[in-house]
This record gives sequence, C-alpha cells and structure tokens, in this order.
Amino acid sequence: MKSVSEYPSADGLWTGLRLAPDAASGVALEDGVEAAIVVIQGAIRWAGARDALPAEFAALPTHDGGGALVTPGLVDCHTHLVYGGQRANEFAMRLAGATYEEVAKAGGGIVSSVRATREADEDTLFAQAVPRLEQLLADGVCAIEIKSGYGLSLEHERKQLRVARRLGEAYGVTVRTTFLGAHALPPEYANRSGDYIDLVCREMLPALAAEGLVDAVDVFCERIAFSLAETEQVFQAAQALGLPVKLHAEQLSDMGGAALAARYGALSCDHIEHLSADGIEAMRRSGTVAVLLPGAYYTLRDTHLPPIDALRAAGVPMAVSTDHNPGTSPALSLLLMANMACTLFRLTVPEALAGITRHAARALGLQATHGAIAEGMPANFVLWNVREAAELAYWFGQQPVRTVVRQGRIAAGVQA
Ligand code: DI6
Ligand code: FE
Repeated sequence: MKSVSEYPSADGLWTGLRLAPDAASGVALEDGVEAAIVVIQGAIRWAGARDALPAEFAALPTHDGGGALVTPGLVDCHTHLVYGGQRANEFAMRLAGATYEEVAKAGGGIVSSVRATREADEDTLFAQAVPRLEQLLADGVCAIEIKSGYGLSLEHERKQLRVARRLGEAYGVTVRTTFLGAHALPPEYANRSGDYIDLVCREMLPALAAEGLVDAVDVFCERIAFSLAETEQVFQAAQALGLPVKLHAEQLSDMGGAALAARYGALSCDHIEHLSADGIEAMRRSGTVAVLLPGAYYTLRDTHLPPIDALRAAGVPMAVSTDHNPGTSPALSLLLMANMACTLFRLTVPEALAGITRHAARALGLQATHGAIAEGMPANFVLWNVREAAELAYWFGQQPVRTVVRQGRIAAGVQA
C-alpha cells in the first residue's frame, strides 16, 4: 500500500475532459465541448469549457485527460466496513435453506461478527479492512461513511471508530464516522435492552464523542433490533451532544422510524423498503435523504421494493450506497450498486449517478465539499474510460476508472 504522501499532487490544468451531465455546479456544457478543470493547492479553482479558460490559468502545468469523461468523486454514504472475520458460511447455510433465526441459533448473524470484532485488535481490524477499502476506492470513491456497531461496548466500539479514522488518514480519503452502538443487543445484555440503551446514551456515546470519534449517530430501528422509543432515546442523547442523526429505517417492516428521524432533522433514512406515505412526507419536510441499499435487498432476496415513485414525486433526494457489511451486503463496488439501483429499483441513470455523488454527499452533511465539481471544493473527481455517463450504470463488473483525483492528489490510475 502506498502512503498518501506518495500520491502526486493534482495541481495544474486538467484538459481533454468531457464533463458528465450534472457533474459540475453551475457549469452546463453541451455534448462534445472540451472541458477543463483548474486545481490549485488541492482545491478546484475553476471548471468550465476549455475555450473559456481565464488567461491567468493558461500557463499552469497541464494534465491531459485524454478525452475521458469526468464526474465528481463518488461518495459511499452507508458502510459497516470495519469488522472482524466474514460470514460466507452463513451464505452457504441460507442457500441450503436455513432461515435467519436458524443461522442466529447456530451462533451466526450479527453476534458472530461482534465476537470476531471483539477478538481482533486494532491493527488486525485495520489490516482486514484495507483490501475492502481499496476495492471501493478503485471504483472512484472519494468519501466514505464507516459505522461502528460490531463492538457493542465502549472499548470495542472505540476500536472500530479509531480504525475508521486511521483508514481515512492512511488513504487520504474523507471518512465520516457514525456511531451505531444501537445495532444489536450484545449477548451480555440479553433481555435487558433498556439497560443497554442506557449504557449507549449515558456512557458510550458521550465518551466516544468527547474523543472526536463520532460524526453522526445511527440506530437499527427494527423488530429484531431496537424499538421506536429506544431509538428516540439515542436521538435525544445525540441531540444533546450536537451530533446529527441518521436511521436504519423500515427495512423489514414499517416501524414509523423515518417520521421520528425526520423530527430530529436526520441527515438520512436508509433502506426504507417499507416506508409509508407519512414517512415520505416527513422526510420531504425535513430535507432528509433517502438512502437506497440494493445490495442488502438483493442478498436478502427481498421482494418488497422501496417506494421509489412516491419518493421521486415528493422530491426527496435519493442516494445509493453499498451498505457494505458481512451479513446482508458483502458488496465492494459502488458502481455495481448504481447498476442494481437502476435494474432492481428502476432509478433512471441520472438518478443513480446523483445517488452516488451529490445526494450521497448530502446524506453525510458533506454537500459543501463533496459530490460536485465546483469552485472552492477540494479536488475530488474521477476520469472514466467511457463514452457516455450511462455506461457507469450500464456495465457491471467493469472497472472503467482512468484516473482518480482524491483530496487534491492523483490517488490512482493514469497520472496524466
Ligand atoms: N441492517 C442490516 O441489514 C444489517 N445491519 C443493519 O443495520 C445486518 C448486519 C449484519 O448482519 O451483520
Ligand atoms: Fe446498514
């Protein structure tokens, strides 16, 4: 692995680009018009038609984009990337007909990842997460959310979040950490979920927030996880600390979680297969992003589609993410998720591309710095070896990246 300081600077004038539709804020170029981007001290200083380049930038060293299509850096806004072990054995059990309950009774499920995560030290967790992160980055990801939730105690949640921060530093990628202490009930709290939620709210969250390890707070609100009332307790604790919230909402049933999250001004509600009309209306009013997770839908062989038409009609922004986790979405390609969002959920291609850039950035509260090519933003953009933007959602299993500019550095691909 190359350390971030070894990535060359992306400063200079990038030419020979074709700007994907909607890629740049305030710049709309007709098809066939050559675009240019000026990067100075790691930030975008100018973007537009090459012909309109201000004279002051004309003498900068150039990077030839070779006619590549350029989009903003991708944003993966919902992952559980840091955990011990993996659960391919459960996949086999489920294929052989075992139900989730049976898998859990055999020692599997979330709790088996909790066990493996607790057993691993920080360096081991880091080393196990590295190849997964590298896969995601190879698809052009420039910002990623990483949740805790497989430690379920102060010590082990801290370990996960510290690894998430270290990954961001090592790869020069923007990492937003989300505390998901209320992901599952740890075995030592069996039948005492009230006590566990108290621990989450009174000890774990305040301590981790004080250590600067928490950018947002999430809860798994579901019949098999935590109730609406418990979710609200966690939201109140987050609010008291000034932290934004998000929610695993209405994945398996309609719990009314989305409406609750909207009342707390949630950044996003995620999964939402069973989202009701009231939930959609509440999200619209609060400007909450709907995060669609086709990888989990696919892995669980779900058939209950999220209410895409109603979300679209209400104008709720839709993001698309991997939900990378060892149980329900061992996905390592955000482009594949864009493809699946189109094929399984019937998103349009422009919706899917906004879903892995602009709207995903908003789901993390990063809309001022990520998800667009705009003057003043850190330079995060991707050059692609494709003719048209639709190809990014069309191919699956292809890796069409030509060059990734991440946080002002050439992080991968052709150095141009
Ligand atoms: N929703 C899910 O589908 C997963 N977690 C969550 O909040 C399952 C995670 C796992 O099985 O490890
Ligand atoms: Fe998740």
